[in-house]
Amino acid sequence: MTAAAPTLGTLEELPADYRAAMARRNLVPLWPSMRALLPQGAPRPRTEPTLWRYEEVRPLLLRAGELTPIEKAERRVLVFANPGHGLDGLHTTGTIYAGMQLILPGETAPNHRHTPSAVRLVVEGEGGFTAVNGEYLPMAPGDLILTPALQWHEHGHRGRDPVIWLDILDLPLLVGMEASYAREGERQTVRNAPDAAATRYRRAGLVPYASLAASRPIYPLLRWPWAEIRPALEALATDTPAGTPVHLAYVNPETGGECLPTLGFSALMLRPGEEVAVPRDSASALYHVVDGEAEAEIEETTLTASRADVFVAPVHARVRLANRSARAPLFLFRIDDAPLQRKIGIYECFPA
Ligand code: 1HN
Repeated sequence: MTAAAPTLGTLEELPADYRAAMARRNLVPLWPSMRALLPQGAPRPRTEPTLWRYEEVRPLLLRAGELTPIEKAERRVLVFANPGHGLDGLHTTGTIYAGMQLILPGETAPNHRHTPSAVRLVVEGEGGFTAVNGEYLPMAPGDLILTPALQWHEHGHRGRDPVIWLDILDLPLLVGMEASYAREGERQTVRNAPDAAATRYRRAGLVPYASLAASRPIYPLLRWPWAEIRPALEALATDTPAGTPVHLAYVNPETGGECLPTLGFSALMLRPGEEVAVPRDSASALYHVVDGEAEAEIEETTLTASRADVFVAPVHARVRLANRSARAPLFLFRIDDAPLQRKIGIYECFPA
């Protein structure tokens, strides 16, 4: 089925007057760009396997807390800019934007909504919260919190120490679509009641009876507490052969499908000393160390990562993960763009 691709004509081969005549009419020949647009056999991602070490990010983020008041930042974030895209590109992978956000006691990051979808993975500190459409979502380290497209969201801090979380958005996609914009809103009236993770979707396998008959909410659950994810991974580990990834997907409890249309979230556990090959697929992915000591091999690059560090793998990359500790488990949070790739019919999983 696969044949060699012939070499195509170049721009330089064409007469100057012809090129000028085309340019005057906003026309460009396709064939000189054809191979760059459609590389043969596999994509050529600009995304480089890159590591951001929390030990280096944290002091710079805390300094932003001294240098820039929240009123002058709205969101006090340092962006994980992948060097392959240029630092101004604000791309972490081709589709994923990530950064770390600091909120100090008493501060409010004002209410707004926008077309990109976002999630937070809490890294440090107690007392932070996000409000989404009036629902109060407490933030403890390791918790995943969704703020899907066009949902009102604001952040606050009722505790005493700095709160830091990882923000992940599908922003590069929305920018590429020329569809990225935000609206500012009045401060939310936040309900003083537990969120759906504590009430309507308390446990996997149970949904409010009424949702069987009624139209199901699009984003029924907005918070996944780490206090429940970690024991779920430990339980799955008891039923997973060594060398096979212990891997749980975060899903919409009403549909069993992905939580967001574009990005997918999952949690991995590697037992002490364990090494696994992540099944190679066409998605790009970001990994965050929730706890433990990791070694990652991404194509030709080997990285070592500790608690709260972040690293990324481009589309189609071979990824091997190892737990560097002989005693403690390793927990990783993964974000990928597989949901979007599936929807547009380009998701591929490759044989080992
Ligand atoms: C945003 O709205 C937040 O709501 C964080 O906390 C990071 C990065 C780009 C665009 C919007 C937030 C963001 C963002």
